[in-house]
Amino acid sequence: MNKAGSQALFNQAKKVIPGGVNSPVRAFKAVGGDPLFIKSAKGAFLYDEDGNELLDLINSWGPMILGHSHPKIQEAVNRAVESSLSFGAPSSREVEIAELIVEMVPSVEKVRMVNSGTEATMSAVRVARGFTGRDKFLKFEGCYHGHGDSFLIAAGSGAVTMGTPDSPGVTKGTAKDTLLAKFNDLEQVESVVNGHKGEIAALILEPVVGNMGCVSPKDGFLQGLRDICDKEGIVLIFDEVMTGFRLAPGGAQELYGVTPDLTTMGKIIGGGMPVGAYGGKTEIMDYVSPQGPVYQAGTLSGNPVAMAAGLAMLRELNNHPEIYSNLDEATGQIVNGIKDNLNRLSMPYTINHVGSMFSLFFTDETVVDFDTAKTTDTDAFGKYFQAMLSRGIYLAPSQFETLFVSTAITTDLVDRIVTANYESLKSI
Ligand code: KE4
Repeated sequence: MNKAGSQALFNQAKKVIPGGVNSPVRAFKAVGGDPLFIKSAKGAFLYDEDGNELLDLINSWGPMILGHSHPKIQEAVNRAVESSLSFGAPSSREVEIAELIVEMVPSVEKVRMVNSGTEATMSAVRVARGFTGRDKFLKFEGCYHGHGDSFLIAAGSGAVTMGTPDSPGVTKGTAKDTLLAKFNDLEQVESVVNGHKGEIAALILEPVVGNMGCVSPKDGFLQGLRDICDKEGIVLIFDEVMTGFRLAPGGAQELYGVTPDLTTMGKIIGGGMPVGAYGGKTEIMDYVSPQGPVYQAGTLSGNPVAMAAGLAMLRELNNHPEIYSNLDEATGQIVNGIKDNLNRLSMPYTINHVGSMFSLFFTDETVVDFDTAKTTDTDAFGKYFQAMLSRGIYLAPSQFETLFVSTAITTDLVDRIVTANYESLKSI
C-alpha cells in the first residue's frame, strides 16, 4: 500500500500539531505505523492522499451511520451555506431539531445544543450538581465521556489507548468528586452510593459501552441503576453520544426500556458536523441558563449549517426505521462470519456485539467490564489491524474502541470484510 503522501503530510503535521493529529486516537500509536490522511469519502469508502480505497468501519467514530456524502445531508448543508455560516442568534432549524429530538428520544422533554459530546457531558453533570446541590458524581472504569477534567479518571477510548486513563493536569480537587465503580457491578455501585449518602449528584454511564471496546449491560444492570438513583435522589445520565440514534431511533434507552433523567448526545446528531446536545426532564433542564441559574453557553451552539446537517440526518433515520433492522442484519452477518472464522482457525477470541456496534477482543475471557477488556493481547490486535488495513479494511486503531457499521455496507462488502478477517487472523 503506497503511503508516501500520508507520510509526507504526517511529517509536516507533527511540526505544527501535537502528535500530528487533532485527536490522539487517530495517531495509530496503539497499532504502529503512521496514520493515513484522508482526502475524500463516499458511501462505505474513504480515499486517502495516495488514492488507497478503504472500507470504513469507523465511520468518523459513529456519525456516518448513513455512509459518507449521503446526498440528502450534502444537499441540506449546501443549501444552508448559501444563507451564510453563522448568525449567533436563534434560528428556526434549532427549534425544528429540538422538537425532533424530543419526539425521538423517550427521556428528553427539553434539550440544549452544544458543539461536542464533551460539552454535552460536562454540561449535564454541571446541571445535575446545580439541581441537586451535591458535588460528587459516579462514573464507570473504562467509560469515556469526553475530555472534561472530571471525566479523565479511569477513562477509556483514547485515554486508555495512550496509557493516560488518569490524565496529568487534572487536579486532586477535581478528582476527589469523581467516584468510580466497575461496569456491570451493581453491588459495587450500591456500596459506593451507601458510602456517600446525600453527596452524589449524578451517575453517568455509556448504557452500551463503546470506549473499552463494545460491552453490553448485563440483564437488570440498567434498571438496577435506575432504582438506586430513584431511591437516592441521584440524577441518572445516559451518555448516548455513541449509542444515541444508532441502536434505535431513541438510542439505548429505547432498546433497553430504561429511562434516564438526562441524556447526552453527539456524533450522529450532527450528521458529521460538530454538534452535541444534552436534554431530559423539564424540571432539571429548566435549571439551565437563561431559564435557570446553571450557566452554559457557546458561540456556535445551534449553528445553522450544523443544524441543517443534523436535521437531515435525524429526519432520514426517523422516517426510515427499517434502517435499524437492516443495520442489525448486516452487522450480524459480519459478526457471525468472524465467529465462523475464529472457529475454523481455533482462535479463542471474544466478539461483543450490540446493534451496529461490535468489537473483536484478542482474549479468551468474556469481556464484561474494563478489567476483562484489559486482558486483551494488544500486540495481536496491532498486527490484526495492520493486516486488515493492508487488505483495505479500515478499523479503529485501538482495541479499546468499537466498530460502527453504516447502511452503505452492503452484502458484497460484508463478504469482503469476513474474507479479509479470515486472512488477517490467519496471518498474525
Ligand atoms: P466528543 O467531544 O469527542 O465529540 O465526544 C466525547 C464523547 C463522549 N461520550 C462518548 C460515549 C464518546 O464516545 C465520546 C467520544 N468518542 C470518541 C471515540 N471513542 C471520539 C473519537 C476521538 O476521541 O477522536
